[in-house]
Amino acid sequence: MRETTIAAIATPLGEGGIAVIRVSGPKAVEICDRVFAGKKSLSEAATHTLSYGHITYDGKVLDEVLAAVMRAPRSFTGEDVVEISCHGGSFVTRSVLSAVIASGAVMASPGEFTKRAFLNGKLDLSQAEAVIDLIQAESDAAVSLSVNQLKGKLSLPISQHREKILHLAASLDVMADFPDEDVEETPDDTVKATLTELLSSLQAMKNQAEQGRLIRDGINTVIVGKPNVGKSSLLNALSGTDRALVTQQAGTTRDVIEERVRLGEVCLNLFDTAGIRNDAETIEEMGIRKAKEYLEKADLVFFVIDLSRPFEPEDQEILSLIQEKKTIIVLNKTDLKQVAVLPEMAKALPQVFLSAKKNEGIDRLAQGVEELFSLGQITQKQDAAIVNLRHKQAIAEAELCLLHALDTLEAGMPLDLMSVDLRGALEALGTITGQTVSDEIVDEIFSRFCLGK
Ligand SMILES: Nc1nc2c(ncn2[C@@H]2O[C@H](COP(=O)(O)OP(=O)(O)OP(=O)(O)O)[C@@H](O)[C@H]2O)c(=O)[nH]1
Ligand SMILES: [Mg+2]
Repeated sequence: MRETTIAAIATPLGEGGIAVIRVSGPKAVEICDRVFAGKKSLSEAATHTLSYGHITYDGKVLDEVLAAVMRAPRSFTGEDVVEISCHGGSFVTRSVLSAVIASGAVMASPGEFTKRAFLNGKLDLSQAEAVIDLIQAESDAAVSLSVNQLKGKLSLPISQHREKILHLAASLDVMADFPDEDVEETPDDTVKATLTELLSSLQAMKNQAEQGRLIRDGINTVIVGKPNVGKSSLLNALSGTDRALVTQQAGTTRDVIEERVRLGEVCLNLFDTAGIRNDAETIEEMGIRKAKEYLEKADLVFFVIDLSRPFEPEDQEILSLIQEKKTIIVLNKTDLKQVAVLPEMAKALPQVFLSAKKNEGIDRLAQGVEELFSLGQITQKQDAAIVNLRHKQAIAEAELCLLHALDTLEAGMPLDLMSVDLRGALEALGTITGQTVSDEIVDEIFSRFCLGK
């Protein structure tokens, strides 16, 4: 149990219906009682009840409030918690907080409530990270994955894996400790099967990490095409703004323009680029070079083709640039007479017909993106959780250790040599849930939280 009692405003500052001041720690109830005046004192209130009263300080009534008392260990932090709901003006809220601080609480640092919850065993590290993801989620898909993670959908398979490894390590240790005794040996085949099974399920979790990243951070989407095909018009149509300059002149966009938009269930980080052509002047050429650089980092490419113009060698060249990329061919300007004829190679890619200028067919693009990334499948999967980069690295580390163990086995070396590798894998997986993680990493994770969380 931590010694100090911390307090912070848990709701966003500004005007609102109500604001909540959260107080947590061994003296939460006692401190709040110093400023709370109601029919009964808060220390007399039963746990998980609301008490009506006033906050008074220095002989003045500051606000009319409801105070919720939640006693340890049945609270978010696992400590005694009082949540004071007051009127939502920022002046009132601050004065109530000041009164609580003046009565003995200390200001909480960002994420300190959740950190206490972690340290008191109320949630593991991956669940605490889910709390941040949930707060920052910008799409339905991101919300449902964070909620899954908060419910322990990542912690569970990780601890199951750790148990299996622990079991294996224990049986190998027994053999090493009592080489001459008549201990039943774990046969090579069983060890090998266990290792292989563990490896393939870690691989599956790593794949999930990639989709988790796309859902949480957004899909980096680069819009490319010849000049004047309507790339900037598409960015504007998708974002509902006039962010990018649109003119009849070819070569309008010279630098990369970025805009984050929500499309269906996901967010796209859209990059509008300079039209790619061969006879460009110097400045434009720099833009084209940039467009190519962005292409390399893209998760998704919208290759825009102007239906009212023929498919040209430049289109062909762009097509060859994006061969390795997930691509949707955007056939723009459906409102004009259709001239372009796509080569077979382009026909194999998903296509969406639309008019950026008339804002027609944009929803079909959303559908195309969801299909291309099988996003429907992950969000519908009840047990999927967001695997973040930190988790992914830990999984990769564990994988490496297990692969090494498998090598040892296959080389016919003594089984107990694998112990070191198994311990390494255990350690790596433990960092995900927080069992074996260093204080620095814990501090770094919680520092990303907002105040009052
Ligand atoms: N008729 C019609 N015109 C369109 C459509 N989309 C874009 N345009 C027009 O095509 C011209 C070029 O549009 P932009 O969006 O600037 O094209 P761009 O690909 O960004 O061009 P650069 O930046 O020069 O490479 C403008 O005159 C637009 O109004 C469409 O769907 N239908
Ligand atoms: Mg443009």
